[in-house]
This record gives sequence, C-alpha cells and structure tokens, in this order.
Amino acid sequence: MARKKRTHEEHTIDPAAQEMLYRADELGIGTAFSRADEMVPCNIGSAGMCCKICSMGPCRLTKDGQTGVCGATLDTIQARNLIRGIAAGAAAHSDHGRDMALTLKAVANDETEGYMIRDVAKLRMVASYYDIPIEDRSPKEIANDLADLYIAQFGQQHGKVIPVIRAPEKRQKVWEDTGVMPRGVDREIVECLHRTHIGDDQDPEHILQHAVRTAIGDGWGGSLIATDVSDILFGTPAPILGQANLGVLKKDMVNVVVHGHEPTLSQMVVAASQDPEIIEYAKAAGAEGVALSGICCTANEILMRQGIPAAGNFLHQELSILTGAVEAMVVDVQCIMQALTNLASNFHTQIITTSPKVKIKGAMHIEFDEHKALTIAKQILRTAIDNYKNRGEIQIPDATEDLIPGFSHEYINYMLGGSYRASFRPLNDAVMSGRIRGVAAIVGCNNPRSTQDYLHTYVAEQLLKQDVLIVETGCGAIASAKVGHLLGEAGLDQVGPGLREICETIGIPPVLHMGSCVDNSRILTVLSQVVEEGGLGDDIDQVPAVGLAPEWMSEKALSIGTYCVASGVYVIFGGSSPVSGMPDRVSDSDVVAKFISEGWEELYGGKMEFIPDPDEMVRKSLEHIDKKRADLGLPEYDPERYGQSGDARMLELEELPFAERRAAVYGVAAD
Ligand code: SF4
Ligand code: MSK
Repeated sequence: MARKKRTHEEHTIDPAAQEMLYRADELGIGTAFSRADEMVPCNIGSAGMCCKICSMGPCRLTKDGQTGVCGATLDTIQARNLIRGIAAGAAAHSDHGRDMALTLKAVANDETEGYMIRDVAKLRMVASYYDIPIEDRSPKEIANDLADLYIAQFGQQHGKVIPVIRAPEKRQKVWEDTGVMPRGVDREIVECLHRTHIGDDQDPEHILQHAVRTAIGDGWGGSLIATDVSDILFGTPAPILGQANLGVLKKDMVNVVVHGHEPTLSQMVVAASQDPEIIEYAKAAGAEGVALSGICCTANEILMRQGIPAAGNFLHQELSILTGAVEAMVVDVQCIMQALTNLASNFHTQIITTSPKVKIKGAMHIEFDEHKALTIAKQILRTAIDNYKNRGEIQIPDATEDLIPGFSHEYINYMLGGSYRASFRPLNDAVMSGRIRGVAAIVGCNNPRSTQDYLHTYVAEQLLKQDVLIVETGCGAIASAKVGHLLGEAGLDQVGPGLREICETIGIPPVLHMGSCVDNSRILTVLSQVVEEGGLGDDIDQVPAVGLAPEWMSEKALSIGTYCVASGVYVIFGGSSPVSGMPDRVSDSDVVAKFISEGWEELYGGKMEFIPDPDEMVRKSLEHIDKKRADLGLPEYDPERYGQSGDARMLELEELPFAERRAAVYGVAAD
C-alpha cells in the first residue's frame, strides 16, 4: 500500500525546492521526496524489531515473549541494531579523520601537490595539547609529529585515545569509572561488529556501553582529529560572507557542484577554479567562467573557509541537477544518493566519483590522489567545462540568501574577548545572568519523510524567542541559512530580549554556523571551555545546554548523538526512533529506549530521546535548560529583566526628547 502522496508544499518549506519538484513532475522524473511517498517504511524494521544478523533469520519479533531462532530477545536485537548503526557512523567520521591525518603527514613530508600548512598557530596550539615540542621547530617538523600521533590513534590497542584529554577532567573520570574510555578508534568499531555477531554479547546494557565507548572514540577521537587537521591545512574558519540555495548556480557559467564531506579534494577544486588557465579554458568554451558551489558538508567546508556558496543541503542534491544547469557534480564520501546517476541521465550533468572508497554505476570515476591533487582538480574542471556545450534548457530558481558562517571554537573565543583577552567569560556571564537562557546545538540531516527544513527552522525559531543561543552544523545549518537565520541583525527581530542584547553587543547572529557534521567536535571543545571558564559547573552535564537533530537520517547522526550523551548532553532526535518498539503489541519493547534515556542519564548525565513533535522538542529543551539553571543556583529565566540595552533600544532612545532620554538612561525624573 502506497503512502499518501504529499503536496510539494508538504515536502519542503523551501520555495526553490518546491519549484524544482514541480519541474520534476513536468519532466516525469522521480526524486527522494516521491520515492519516500511510494516506499512504505517497514514498521517492524523501523522499530528495531527485526534481526538479520544470521541466516537462521531474519527474525521479526512482534509478539510478547517472542524470541529469534537463536533465542535472542527483543531488547538484545534492538541494542545490536543500534550499536551497528553507531559503529557505521563512527567509522565514517573516523575514516575521514584518518585520511586527514595521512594527508597532514604527506604535506609535512612534501609529498603532496598544492597543499600547505595554512594555520601554523592552530598547529602549534594543537601540538602543545599533547606536549609535542614546538619551540625552534619548523611547522613541518611539528606537523610530522602531530600526524604520527594522530595516525596512531586509529590502530592503538591500549590506553586511551589521546584527544580525550581535551574533555573536562571530571568527564574523563566518568568515562574511566564507567569503563567506556576508548582505547583506539578502530578497535572500538571492530569490537562493535564482533560483539554483535551471532552468539556474542547478548546483554543489551553491556552492548550499549560499548556503543558509548565507540562513539566517544568518534567524537573525541576521529572527528576531533578531522576538524583539527582540516583547520591546520585549510585554515581555521572565521566569519565570512556566503550565500545559500539553488540561486547560486549561474546561468552563463560552468556550474560545478562538489558534494560529500572531505575537504581535501574540494579545497583543491576551489584553487583550480581560480586558476587563470582554467578560467580561460571556460571562456573558450563560451562560458564566463567556472561557478563552484557545494552540497551537504563539503559545502560547509568550503563555505566557511572561502565563502564558496552552498547550493543546498542533503535533499538539494537531486534538485540542483534538476535545474539542468550543472555541468558536473563531483562527489567524495557520505550522503551521496545512488539515484544521482539515473537522475543525471535526463540531463547533461556528469556525476564524477573521486574517492577510492566510492564508485557509483553510471558515474565517471576520476580517482583523487593527494600527491597530484591540483592536477586532478584541473582535470575534473576541464571535464566539466567540456560538458558545457551539452547543456539543454535550464531553470534556476531565483533564490539565494546571504549568511555569515565560520564560527569555529577559536573564533568564538576571539570574538568574546579580542586578541589579548580571548575568553568565554562574556558568554558564561550572559548565561549566568539569564540574558542567555541556555544554548542549543541544532545539527544533522534532512529526511524526505519529514518536511524539508521545517523541523530545523521551527525548533530554532521557538528557542530563539526564548533567549536560547543556537549553534549549528551540517545540513541543519544550511536549512537555517536558507531562511536568513545566519545573518547578523537580520534574524534579531525573532530573538528574545536578552539574547538580542548579547548579539547586538558582540555583533553576532543568534544562530552560529560551526561547520560540517564532523565538526560537531567543535561543539564538544566549546562546551569544555565553557566548563573551564567557570561559573557553569565543573562538567559538561551541568551546563544549561541541549542538542537536537530534528530531521536526522544518517548513522553518523546516531554516533554524534551518542558521543554528545556520553559527554553529558541531553540529545533529542526528531522523526522516528530506531528503538521505538511497539508498546501496544509487545509490552516490554521500550527497554532499550528507557536505558538510553534514564540509564544513560544516571551514568553520564546526558540522555537520548526520540521526540517527533517539534513543540514537545522545544518544551523538553527548555525544561532541561531551566532545570540545569536551577541546579547551578542561577536566577530563574525572566525575559522582563532584559531588552533595555543594545542597538534597538539605542535607536528607540534617539527618538525621545533629551529630558526623556536622560531619564530613561540614568533613571532620573524627566523634568
Ligand atoms: Fe534470528 Fe538470532 Fe539469527 Fe538474529 S541472530 S537472525 S535473532 S537467529
Ligand atoms: S551531510 S550526515 S545529511 S548533516 Fe554531513 Fe547532511 Fe547529515 Fe549528511
């Protein structure tokens, strides 16, 4: 039975996306939105109640007391399914981290083409965390040692994954005491697969403890390494003007869209696209030049460093091709739909795979090799330019929105105190006083089973009104960009009075774009520094903060959610729960759901819940933030106390006669 076919206004809140979906209808082309309507999700599998680990099954447990052929109970099956998802997510992020560390090693040894160490200050700072000598040494010498140390974290067998020392001391002790300190990034991921093989670990709580260990190895290991090395090689992001949405595609230029996650190739494509030889080649082909844009987290990587526009988030990958204006979509790893090649066959678009790990039937493969990165990037661009002549009818939505991305941990530190007094003190003070009620990280994907961008932006808007400062990464950040939340003053009319004062005083948007999905590690280190600064407790679980992934879909999101919980954060996922069970049919089918909420909260102070209703997400977020405020003895949140300063108030005062203005400012009688 097919699901009810939704209207395009129900598919997405983005008018540019709606326009492309109508074009798809006219052309008779399907997209992820229409396939989601046609594909009825299996209610047993989606509730985590199906096991297909061995060929005695698949076993579907839908009745009270039922077990699999091997005797596996429902809670064991749900825990095994969940940990396998977390392992895959951790593997994806961490393998990305490994590749970045290997690239750093190659750059340090002059084995690459086109790369350099761009952020020596960050290299020295990161090296010093691990006592790598930095004085009187060249950047390459330091980078060599750091690369060796980072590469070793993946195959390490004993001890602890070294970047965890950047977590608050109390948090590290929690992990030691509960036995979840990750030994080596790869070791924990492999052990997930071993433990969930037929006939291994069958105690759901024991299985899920290892899920936590694996996820910490991702967040505080592989992902943190990926972020550090990306910053060292390509520069630590700082605010820069960018644009988002399909209108960034150019009518008279060769459009090349980079999509995926790893910045190594995309950074080189950026460099190659600005090469006079490539621009001339494009002009000779009748175009005005090469217009580069991004999708998904590759978009975030080049947007926050070079201001290269983002054509959109996850669900825009097909829609960008539907414009007919994309000469090449260059993909690397993760979140690339197999549907792209079939869709592209309706147009002239060339899909180019580049990673040795990813090939798609029907795509051209130009394998990336860091030793000749610039040469390969130029080859890719020439292929795209050669394709310009094949372009047919195009329809580019007239939709772009400006944004300011680039709020890295380092930049937030700088913006709060300047070069000489860089500090989180003003942020902590603002939370302590109640001007900022708390902080929410809204992260994660799009999912065609919910209305694209709606949950992200609705939840963000509700929390902003309640003086909650928001940080974002991944496709959620691009959703906010498309509706204008990532612009300085532009979003402030939707913001509560205390948060508005802070944004105006510091000169920041109320929603801070912190990077790609692997950069959720930046949120971890920011939370660490908030704790270190003092006044908001001595561990992350005491900070009035929540994490939300309203439109999640990927296994990486599960790993991110788990390492945030392990770090002490309350994490709310929207959409459906992979461990929901069917409480109406199987009485104890919520054992795992309860453990990852109440059980994990007891152990780590953070908990994971799946809440489909956005108003309930907001209510629970605020309830949690207020509870943390009360536990810290902070004043109760009261919006009436603020809003009497800041730019808006200054403008109001300017309108008043002098006596009244003086009275308002100094609290004296008007006459
Ligand atoms: Fe069925 Fe057990 Fe095999 Fe899973 S491991 S498929 S529950 S027999
Ligand atoms: S790309 S993992 S859809 S955030 Fe990082 Fe977006 Fe989610 Fe992929």
